[in-house]
Amino acid sequence: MPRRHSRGMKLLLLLSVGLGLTWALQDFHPEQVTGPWHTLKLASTDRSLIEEGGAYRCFMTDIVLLDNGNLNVTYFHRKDGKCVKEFYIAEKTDTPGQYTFEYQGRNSLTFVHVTEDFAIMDLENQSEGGTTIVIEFHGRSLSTDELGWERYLVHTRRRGIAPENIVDLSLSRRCDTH
Ligand SMILES: *[C@@H]1O[C@H](CO)[C@@H](O)[C@H](O)[C@H]1NC(C)=O
Ligand SMILES: CC(=O)N[C@H]1CO[C@H](CO)[C@@H](O)[C@@H]1O
Repeated sequence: MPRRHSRGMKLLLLLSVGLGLTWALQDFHPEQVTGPWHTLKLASTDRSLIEEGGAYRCFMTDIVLLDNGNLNVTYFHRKDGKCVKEFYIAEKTDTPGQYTFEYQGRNSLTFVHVTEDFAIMDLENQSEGGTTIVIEFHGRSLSTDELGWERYLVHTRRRGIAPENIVDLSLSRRCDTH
């Protein structure tokens, strides 16, 4: 399908998807996502964010469920050539599988698909400049799960992200330890 929507049309499409949240998980339990992870792919409406040096080029390594239901998400990020460990607190919302967190502004985080082997996370940042979307693909191991990869492609397409805007981190210099 050719991607020739006008900016307004695109926004409308994104809005209708965002509001409907037809892709949000119906049956989400936070325990499903706790523990160690490896980030395998990143996709974004703005490719520069997930390229080397980009603000969203992060390697998630662990999720801990806190007593209040929020999630403590640990990730590594390259800063001045060094891999630095950081964390953010994803605050739960009334919708299971949906959280918000502060990082370069306010982000909403939705778990789109979770199995024993992989997790697909949808991050959305809204500002006056428009909506920025980052879609993350995390695996319990370093090898990509076929079913997970298919689901991931479907979701990136659904969010209007072209295949060229998907970065394969499993092939790149990793950054998940100091
Ligand atoms: C979140 O985890 C980090 C370790 O990655 C820890 O330093 C921090 O205190 C934790 N924060 C909360 C609120 O549990
Ligand atoms: C990467 C990105 O688009 N970040 C924006 C997120 O939203 C805040 C406002 O809430 C902007 O200041 C950021 O630039």
